[in-house]
Amino acid sequence: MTDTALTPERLQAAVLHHLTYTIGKDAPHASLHDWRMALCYAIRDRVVGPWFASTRRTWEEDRKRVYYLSMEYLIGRILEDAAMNLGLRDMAVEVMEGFGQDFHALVEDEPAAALGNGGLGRLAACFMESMATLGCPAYGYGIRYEHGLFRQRFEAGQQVEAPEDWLTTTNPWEFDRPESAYTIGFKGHVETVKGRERWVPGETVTASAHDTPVVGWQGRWANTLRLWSAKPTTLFDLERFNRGDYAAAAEPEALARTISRVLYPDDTTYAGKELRLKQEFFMTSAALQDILRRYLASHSDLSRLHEKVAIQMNDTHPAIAGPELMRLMMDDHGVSFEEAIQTAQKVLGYTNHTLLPEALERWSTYLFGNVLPRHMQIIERIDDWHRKTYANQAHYIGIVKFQEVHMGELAFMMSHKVNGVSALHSELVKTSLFPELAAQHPDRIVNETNGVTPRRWLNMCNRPLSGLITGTIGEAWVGELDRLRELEPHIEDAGFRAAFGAAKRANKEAAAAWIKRECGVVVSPDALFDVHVKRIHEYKRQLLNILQTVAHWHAIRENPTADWVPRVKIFGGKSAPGYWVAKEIIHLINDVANVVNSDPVVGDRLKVIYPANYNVPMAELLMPAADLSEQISTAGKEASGTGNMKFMMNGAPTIGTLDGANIEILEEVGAENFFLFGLTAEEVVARRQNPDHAREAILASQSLQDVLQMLAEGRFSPDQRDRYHGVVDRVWHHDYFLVASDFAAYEAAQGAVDAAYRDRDRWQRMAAMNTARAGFFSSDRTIRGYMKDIWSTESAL
Ligand code: 26Q
Repeated sequence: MTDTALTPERLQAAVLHHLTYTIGKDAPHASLHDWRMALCYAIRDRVVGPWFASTRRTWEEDRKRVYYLSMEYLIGRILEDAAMNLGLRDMAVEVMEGFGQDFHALVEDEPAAALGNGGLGRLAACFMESMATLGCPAYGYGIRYEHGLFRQRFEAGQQVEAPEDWLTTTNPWEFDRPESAYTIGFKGHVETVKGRERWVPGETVTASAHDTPVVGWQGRWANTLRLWSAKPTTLFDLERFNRGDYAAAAEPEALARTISRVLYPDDTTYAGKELRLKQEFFMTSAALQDILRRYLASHSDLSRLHEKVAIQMNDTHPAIAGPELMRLMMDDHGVSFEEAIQTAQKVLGYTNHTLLPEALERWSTYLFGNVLPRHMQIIERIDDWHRKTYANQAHYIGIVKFQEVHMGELAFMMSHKVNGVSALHSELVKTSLFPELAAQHPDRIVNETNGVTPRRWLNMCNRPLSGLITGTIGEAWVGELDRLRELEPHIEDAGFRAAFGAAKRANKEAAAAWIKRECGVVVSPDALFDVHVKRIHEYKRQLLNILQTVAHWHAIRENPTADWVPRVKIFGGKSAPGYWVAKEIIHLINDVANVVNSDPVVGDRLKVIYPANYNVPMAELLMPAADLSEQISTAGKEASGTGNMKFMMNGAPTIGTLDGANIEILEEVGAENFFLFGLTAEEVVARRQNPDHAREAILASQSLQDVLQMLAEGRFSPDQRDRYHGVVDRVWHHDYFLVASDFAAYEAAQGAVDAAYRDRDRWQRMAAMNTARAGFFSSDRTIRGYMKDIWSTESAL
């Protein structure tokens, strides 16, 4: 039974039981996969107790529930995380050893759920874990994509995408809930019956639920991640089948399932595809129907919905929630427009994650009105209402502009709170994204600086360091990350610093061994590991890094006998499949790596490593091994960043610009423990006013001129000398992200890094200070902020 204390004997029996009766295998013939599944089921059993208890408490106490709506959850592997939160990891290691199974190998056998692109999806996963840890009654809603984010390979240095298939083997963490199913409509027309509007969809699919329990630290609370998969509403066409028309008979089924087939792999440019709109409505409508069903099971008065329900929209992707909630209230429950809009606003919150204009969702009214005709009507009415309520505007503020539906404006108008994800970003949301709306609603925009869960991103992924921390200050820091400050007095202790250095060293050795296996390149753990991992995007400026890398290589060749600090430049990241400029940068990094890594003059003093398929498990390996965190976006462009926080926690100082949460990292850790460089957000805007900004910057830096010259001559592409003419031309003439203007400052900052690293004692202090001051960046702090400022809800613990 789950409520008796677990002993190694009981866990052993549970694993054996599942191996036999769930997997149907005899121990002598069981594969690694069989053992892994048996262990997952045994661990999952232990989650069920807290899960039921939490659900029961929430019902009994009629608590307010938080509903997080997100098109992405970048969860990663679950086994070790769940085992650790339940306090069972060490026991599992021991028990599996008894079966002759290596725990680490079992962990690695699990496919990492990659139902997200990057930051936004990973944030949703961290939030789910923190809400469980804090005892905040919550559900996450999303899509159970059959194929998550594509796998990346390199062929001749270029990105090639392959489908991801995390569901080819059974997912042991989910419970299918076929009884929780809703009909989702598309297209069709609107009828008026007895003065009430009624949508008659032309197509329908069924959304069917799959629940994954999410258990918090120490198993005190567990919430549900409910992912929807699409199924045909009607069974396949038997008549056609009997006629022998097998393909046609299966067609409706295939079409319906298309909706939850694959995650859109683009995280920056909005494409305006019908399937994407259908996915968004599919997830949102299923969630709202489920939320109202649960509410109406114990309440009847929809006007008090906000007392028991808070719905958070993760960017505008679920922004159709506003009109859909109103439609359900008005058309199905007879609520008036005025009451419906007021209730919806009190319930909904909107988090903005980007200012990039190309990423803001806008749908053509033609497409939108075709797929969601009733919602189009409601949106037009919201627009009218808003215009009347906030009259006398200098110019038109609305949702529908130039035949397009603007989802940002819609989400803003339908929410009681709108938040940015770092202090700078929230300020820019106010002043540059929604200036008019912000003036009309001065209290609506708030800031909730992002955070990451320290359970996964320090305690789990960095055993050497977390062991040292726990040995030094006890284990309470895992649940109260601010307590990392208690490390500070120990930093004065040379013994502690040596132990801190030894932990980093162990992680670097592990990473070096992995790099050897993965890339066939030998790197020295004595070198400075300089890590730049994130999606590839022009604004994130991987180009700036690789250009400086070329400059550094060139400098070593010019003066090979000088006392260089050995460096390993590590890159990781995927490009959206259609983002050609990003793909060119990937190609360039791989081409530079080829030349540098085979240069006998340079040897161990510089290596360039770019392992393919950066994902959550790779981050868990590389972040603990990093000496230096690259956070070098053009100021004003990175909403927050969260990788920056993970590096900091794991004792890697940042080289970075004043952008996103870098600014808050700098404030926490102090300028002496951060390598700051580059133009500020304001200077960036001013700099672009000068049409000669790039040319002037290039002419002022001999080093940058040399680098661009080498690229132009084909030094890194001897098989195709003109390959990087486009890159060089863009730096000279179309340098929107100011690579040239920040180059000299970046190069100087890298020089300062070398100088600091030479002084090992100084570096050790900096690294340890980064960990000690990382407390603010726990997603527990972020979630407490949302609970207080946006959701008006309290912990059940
Ligand atoms: C939109 C329409 C159609 C298809 C795809 C999309 C789409 C999908 C994903 C648009 C954007 C995204 C993801 C954005 C994202 O990850 N933003 C990042 O969010 C992090 C968490 O707040 C921040 O730390 C990062 O700064 C921000 O870039």
